[in-house]
Amino acid sequence: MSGENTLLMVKPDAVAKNAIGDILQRLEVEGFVIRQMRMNHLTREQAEAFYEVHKERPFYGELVDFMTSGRSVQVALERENAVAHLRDFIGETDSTKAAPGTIRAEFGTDIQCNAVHASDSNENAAKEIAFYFGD
Ligand code: FUP
Repeated sequence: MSGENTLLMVKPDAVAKNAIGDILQRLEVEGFVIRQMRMNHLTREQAEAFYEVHKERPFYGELVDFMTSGRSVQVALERENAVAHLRDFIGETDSTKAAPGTIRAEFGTDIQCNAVHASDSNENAAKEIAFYFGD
């Protein structure tokens, strides 16, 4: 198996909806291979560090509250063109604007409760995989 790696998170809203299996199945059918996986209830410190790039944004506090509101699942995925393909597959940040059939359109609610996170570049994918799984 060869290809790019990327990091997906199933966020607390989708975990609470019992949608983990459904989301992972769609990813596997789409050709993503699950390389590593764990379930966590993120600490405030972890969520703040993961989203540090947004710390000056007005939504940062609420984003950290949401991401620490319940369990989430971290998944390292491999596929050809994994980063770009996964971003397309999950859809736009705001679930109300995400294209029909995308993960966020199907499982998300709005811009905050948007079901999943996916790395936005190869550099961030490497950082985010190392953040949860080590190098
Ligand atoms: P994305 O890369 O699609 O996850 O989106 P961003 O990196 O722009 O935003 C990261 C997270 O911040 C989003 F998943 C949800 C949250 N967010 C808000 O809660 N409100 C906003 O106005 C923008 C983003």
